[in-house]
Amino acid sequence: IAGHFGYRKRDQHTWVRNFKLCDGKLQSPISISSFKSITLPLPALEIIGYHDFLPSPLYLKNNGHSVVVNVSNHLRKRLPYIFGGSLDINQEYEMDHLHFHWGAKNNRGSEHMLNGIRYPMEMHIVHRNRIYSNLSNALNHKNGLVVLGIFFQLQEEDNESLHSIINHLTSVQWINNEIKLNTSITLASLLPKNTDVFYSYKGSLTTPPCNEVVTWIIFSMPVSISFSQLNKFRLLSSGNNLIADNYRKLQNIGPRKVYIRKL
Ligand code: 1SD
Ligand code: ZN
Repeated sequence: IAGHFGYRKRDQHTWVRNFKLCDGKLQSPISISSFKSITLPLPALEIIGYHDFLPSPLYLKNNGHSVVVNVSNHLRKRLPYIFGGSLDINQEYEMDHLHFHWGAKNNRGSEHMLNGIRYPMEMHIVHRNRIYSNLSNALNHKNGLVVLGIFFQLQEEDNESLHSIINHLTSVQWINNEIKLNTSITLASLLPKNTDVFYSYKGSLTTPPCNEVVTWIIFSMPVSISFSQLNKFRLLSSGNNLIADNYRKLQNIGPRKVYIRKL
């Protein structure tokens, strides 16, 4: 969607020059604190089709900022979708793609922080409101997108569910490399075991053009990734540099409220 932008501190300051929306009042990511969150008796988040294999073909792409799993553009039925939770009643959001943000070092990488913790990686599953025909239309409406945020936590053993993605990262080492994935993936296998507890707030894309159209749903429970798996993300290249620390600096919450659903 956006042209060139960089993640180094001095680059992030220049985003707003080319992308005015990045200076808005509802920007993401933010630091989330369970203390300051408002508990709501929200219904569960319904995840439909999350246990089915994503329809093939799937594409894995290095876009220079991240690595993205895209679903095919035609045959856009039978894609997983979500509703319920903190989402407006009767609004359904269909999966569009997923991507990752990670650090060069283990003490950073996630975009959101939770109770003072910055995780080494965060995955975003981007969903588009079904009333909008495509992503660019959705970007013009404040109920356009829902992004599920999933934190990763380091552990010794591999997370086997990630193999279908990580085994192919060497094939997309360079910017704009794209391959067709011959493996199948279910979104459910990439979610934490417990999705009952989540945080939700109104924010923006964390990349230019920073549109304030995202209802964020951040799961409290992280999923796991091994050191060697994370290191494979760190070998991806944007051309001159390795891709890492592709997370945006924290944005002001301002008067916004963060809601938490508990059991
Ligand atoms: O960084 C992504 C960007 O690549 C694009 O996927 C956009 C919407 O499609 O979303 C942002 S983010 O806010 O999900 N990080
Ligand atoms: Zn993202």
